[in-house]
Amino acid sequence: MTNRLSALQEARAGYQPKLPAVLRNGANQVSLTEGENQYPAYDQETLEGLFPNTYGLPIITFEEGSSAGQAAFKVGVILSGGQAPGGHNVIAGLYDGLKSLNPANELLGFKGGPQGLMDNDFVTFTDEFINDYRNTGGFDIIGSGRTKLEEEEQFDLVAANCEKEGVAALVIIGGDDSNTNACVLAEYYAGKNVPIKVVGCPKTIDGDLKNEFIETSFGFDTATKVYSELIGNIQRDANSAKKYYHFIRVMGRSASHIALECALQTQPNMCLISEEIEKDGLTLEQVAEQITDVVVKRAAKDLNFGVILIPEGIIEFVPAMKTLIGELNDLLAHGKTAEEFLGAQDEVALEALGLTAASAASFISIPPAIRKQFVMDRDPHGNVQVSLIESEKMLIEMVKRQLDVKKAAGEYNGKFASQNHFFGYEGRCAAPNNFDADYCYSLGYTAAALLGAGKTGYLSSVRNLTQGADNWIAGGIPVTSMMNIERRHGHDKPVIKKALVELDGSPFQTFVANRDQWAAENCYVYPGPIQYFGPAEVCDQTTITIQLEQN
Ligand code: FBP
Repeated sequence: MTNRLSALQEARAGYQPKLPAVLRNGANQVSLTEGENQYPAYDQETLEGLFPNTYGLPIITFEEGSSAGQAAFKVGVILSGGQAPGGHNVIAGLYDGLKSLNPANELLGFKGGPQGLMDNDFVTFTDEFINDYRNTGGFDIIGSGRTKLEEEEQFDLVAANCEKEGVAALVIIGGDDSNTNACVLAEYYAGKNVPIKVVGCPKTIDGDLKNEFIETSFGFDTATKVYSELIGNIQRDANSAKKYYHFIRVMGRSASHIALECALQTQPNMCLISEEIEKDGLTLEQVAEQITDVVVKRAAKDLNFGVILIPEGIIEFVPAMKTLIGELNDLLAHGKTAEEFLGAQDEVALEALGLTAASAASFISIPPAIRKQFVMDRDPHGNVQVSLIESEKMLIEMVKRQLDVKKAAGEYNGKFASQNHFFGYEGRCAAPNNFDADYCYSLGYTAAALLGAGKTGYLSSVRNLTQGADNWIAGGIPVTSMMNIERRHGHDKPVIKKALVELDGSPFQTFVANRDQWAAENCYVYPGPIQYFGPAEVCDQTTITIQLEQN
């Protein structure tokens, strides 16, 4: 059978995403208000020196108005980094917004992420092309990539390609790193009087590109709802069979926002939060002890089952593991081999290979089956790929060991059978729910309005997100205001500050207020699948994270 559209795809193609009221008559029917100048919270002097043209720009808000017609221009767009639900709608919103400014405007989609800009590999969008992708998940419209656009030669190459094609502006749809690079590019072109504007759109399921004005990154809402549905289903299975502990690792390269949101949605028996583990300076053994405690207490009530969420990034937040990974990266980059570490029989042998005593002990504490994941697969920079470390399996092994000890000491008399899961790719390309379909379309449309106003160095911003699209506020935030200086690969670099889970914030505090009860009892919530059609209270719910943050 040839490719066909599912019934939902057919119906969803006709969905008209909601825009903020102010944009509904077109990106040309707005007036632009410049608010207060925005400055970064850290490293102001250094950043001002690095970004003389794009530092301290004002916040922009669009209001109802009208603008004079303007000459047509061409825009290039890329998708950068990991997939996130709604990327196609950002492009559709950008396309429609540009056409509303001037029907002769053109949008070029550069293929495969930043690399496409350097290879000058693009497609020119038409109505027919765009229509096939409206409200669909995935990034397959033009593909994405993780090539970094950060060297001056690359910037010059991109400028040459843009000049050749007559492209006057670029839209970078990406996370914190891609938008950092977008901002550096904007500054470089402004400084050299290259007439190319650069605007970004905040993407990542990880939810860690956010601040006062960027209330959430797109894709986080849909992805966490997909994972929450799956977690709810597993909870129901656990509560039916009453024989398994399910250890579920959920994506989130660094921050634990996804795990926390899923916990608030589903109320599992436990959810580890990396940021808290780091603050408490716990070892992995202590993290396992926390889980063991819950298993033992539940067993005393004859509850030998449960669900435990683990954030993907956990390993790098356990201080001893972070140190170990750093030392391994270094030693492997300087001649030592994975086989040597795997063959070492004890701590003395590991120290002879160059590990410190503390790291040798940490390495030995890792279950042998998992040790390999710490010394194999490096990324192009020689770093361990943390997402490939199966921390859920590692913790299962450690908890088993601890339970055996307790059983032998007569402190535990339950049964422990486990299942492990990793949820990530299951959610990244889901068809955007109403929130992400609307939000993404609005972000793209707003980006068009920013470019129509000749702005550069801005991130498209749609705010007031819990109040319904009618009341959303569209505008732009200068990217330099989100930056700080961080040490990366031995150099000080300006980067957008990653938003980690705030331990004094309302989402985490709400979790803390409930977690003991969730551990001791079964308070499971079963969110069910995303609904695309139906009552607003079922279809248009925002994440609990954003609801709590805004109240
Ligand atoms: P972005 O930050 O680029 O949006 O990617 C997020 C993410 O999905 C992480 O949650 C995950 O750790 C990573 O991408 C996986 O990367 P890859 O797609 O290369 O396997």
